[in-house]
Amino acid sequence: MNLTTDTIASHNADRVARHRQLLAPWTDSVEQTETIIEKLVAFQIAIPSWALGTGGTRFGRFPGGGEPRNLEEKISDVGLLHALNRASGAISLHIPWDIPQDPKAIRQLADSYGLAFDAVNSNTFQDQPDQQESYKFGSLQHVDRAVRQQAIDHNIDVIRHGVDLGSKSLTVWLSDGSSFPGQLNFRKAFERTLGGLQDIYAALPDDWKMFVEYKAFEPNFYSTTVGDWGSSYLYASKLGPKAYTLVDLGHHLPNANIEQIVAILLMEGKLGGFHFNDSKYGDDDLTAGSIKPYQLFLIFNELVGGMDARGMNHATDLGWMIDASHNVKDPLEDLLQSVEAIQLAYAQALLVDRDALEAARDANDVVQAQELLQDAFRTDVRPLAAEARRRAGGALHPLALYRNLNIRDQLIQERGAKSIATGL
Ligand code: PSV
Ligand code: MN
Repeated sequence: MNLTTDTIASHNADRVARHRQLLAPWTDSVEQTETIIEKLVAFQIAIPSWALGTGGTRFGRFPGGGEPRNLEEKISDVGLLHALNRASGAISLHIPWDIPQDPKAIRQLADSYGLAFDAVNSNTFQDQPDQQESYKFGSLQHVDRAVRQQAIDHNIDVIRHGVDLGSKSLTVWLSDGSSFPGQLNFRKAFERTLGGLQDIYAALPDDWKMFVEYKAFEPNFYSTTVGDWGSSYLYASKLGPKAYTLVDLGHHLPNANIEQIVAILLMEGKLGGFHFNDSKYGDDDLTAGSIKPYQLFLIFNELVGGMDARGMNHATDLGWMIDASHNVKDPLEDLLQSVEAIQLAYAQALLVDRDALEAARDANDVVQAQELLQDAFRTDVRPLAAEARRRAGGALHPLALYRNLNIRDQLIQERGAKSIATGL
């Protein structure tokens, strides 16, 4: 489904007077306004191909209808999001859920929506019907060489798909681990996994990155072989300069200080990318910023500070992606909410007076340091995000326009009420 520029223009025309009123105090008196808007325009957040359908839990799934039936329709959905917010300019594919049959045509289609291909993701956590060996007891950690080789070959195949599409990175998330004490020799599992990752790393094109994603638990409940940032960092360090740690916000034990993890990984040049979501209990995969918005801001505060310290480009030097699941919401609405929450946390972090913060820290002025952060966090930066969208050709209020156009109903008519997208 295509959105015309006229539709967006008429939506914006209805809202622009109010928008100008809200923006005026910024343009009149906040020095960084223009810089922040420009940075927001450049900042793109990739949408995973598996988050366009309704998510499920082990207790069930309640699809809302109109889900994309194939890769072409998934690209069309991301194209729609991008037309609305101009901040979702990339799609990340999961193989084998979304194997591009005709890569050239798929590339052209994505291009027609202004979309690039972000990281490609491998899947050795599920058995596929046509596969020889089972991943029941792991993939790269497996005691049987044939299973390990199958997982290595799959990852190399995923790289090939990514090359055809113009991707520049591979994300490896392994569900490998054990569910009971005694099941696994931790040291041997680590070494076998490292060996497999090394074979995959050797197949990476020169200009590619490899992201090693960690996760504390699930589906294994006693140990996970890439279970925390420390082990991911260890694998990435041993692999070499093209390997990095990927932080998925839902993959920590409760109350972990993720902003500190981010600061240290960035300092070491080993932070590669992000999967945004939010959670209350575990890997809940909820809308970014819906439960702990202050944490999201604090993470962005470290990201901005750490990237600036290394002279990195905020928009392009790390991989930014959403990894969420939508059990009770329209996936497209949820993704619009997540993208905006990420933009707001980023804009607030750009507002932090870093010189004053350092001065407060050096003076052990705890109150002032805290005030500086809270002051930025409590600032309503929504007019800046709206202005960035308007300038880039998007809608002032993407969600309102999506609803006014009854887009979900149109998708249901086109695709049916029972269409099911591939994913979890
Ligand atoms: C695992 O929980 C994960 O976060 C990985 O990124 C997977 O690729 C994705 O979710 C699968 O939904
Ligand atoms: Mn993830």
